[in-house]
Amino acid sequence: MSSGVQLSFTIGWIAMLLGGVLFWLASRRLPQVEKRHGVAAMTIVFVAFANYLAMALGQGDLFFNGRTVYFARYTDWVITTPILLTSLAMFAGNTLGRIATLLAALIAADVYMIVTGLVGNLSVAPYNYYWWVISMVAFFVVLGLIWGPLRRRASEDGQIAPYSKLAGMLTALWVCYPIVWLVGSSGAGMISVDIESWLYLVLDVTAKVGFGAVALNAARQGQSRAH
Ligand code: RET
Repeated sequence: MSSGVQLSFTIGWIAMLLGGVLFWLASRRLPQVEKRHGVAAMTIVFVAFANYLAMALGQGDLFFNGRTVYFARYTDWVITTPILLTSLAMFAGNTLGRIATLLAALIAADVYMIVTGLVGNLSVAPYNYYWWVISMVAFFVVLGLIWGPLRRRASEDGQIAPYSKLAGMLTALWVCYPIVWLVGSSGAGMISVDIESWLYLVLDVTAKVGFGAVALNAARQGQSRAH
């Protein structure tokens, strides 16, 4: 592992740990009915902390089909992205029960997206690109559900202002992942593994700590209600 990649992993686990402390402090100021937002945000960063630590210790990668695959990114994403979607969904319905079917579909498409992305990373060209396309289809299903039915529920039953803000932030960040994947070592290899690691780091910290901070702030302002 190059020293740049190593450093990005070290910064990764430290940033996630700091995010955890930040969310713990912020959660104490949340009204009881909104604590669920704090639980979600903390779970996300502690899962990421463990995966970044594993990568920093050299336990998060394997050598397969002639290249290094950082599988710990996927074990992170497959757990944290469903929780991120659940955080967003908590602004779409007064209770999660009312949007349970939608949320289940959303999480199913999301897990499918991450798992097929991993299969692609384990594949040699041109099969990696086939899996990228399959994963992208699932990604469009995720975006379609967020901006279609879930957004409608947010305007009928939930809190449309924080929902729209978080959905916009989520979309802007999430679309960068398949691009990095495509130009990085899992795809065309147009950027170095160092640059790839730094890009994923910036995305992961923003999509987890940044997103969580915005969500908790919205929850504190009582813009989301749980009954
Ligand atoms: C992959 C594989 C190629 C195609 C697509 C992908 C999408 C990944 C996404 C990841 C999001 C991760 C987040 C992590 C932490 O907070 C798997 C790269 C579509 C959207 C938000």
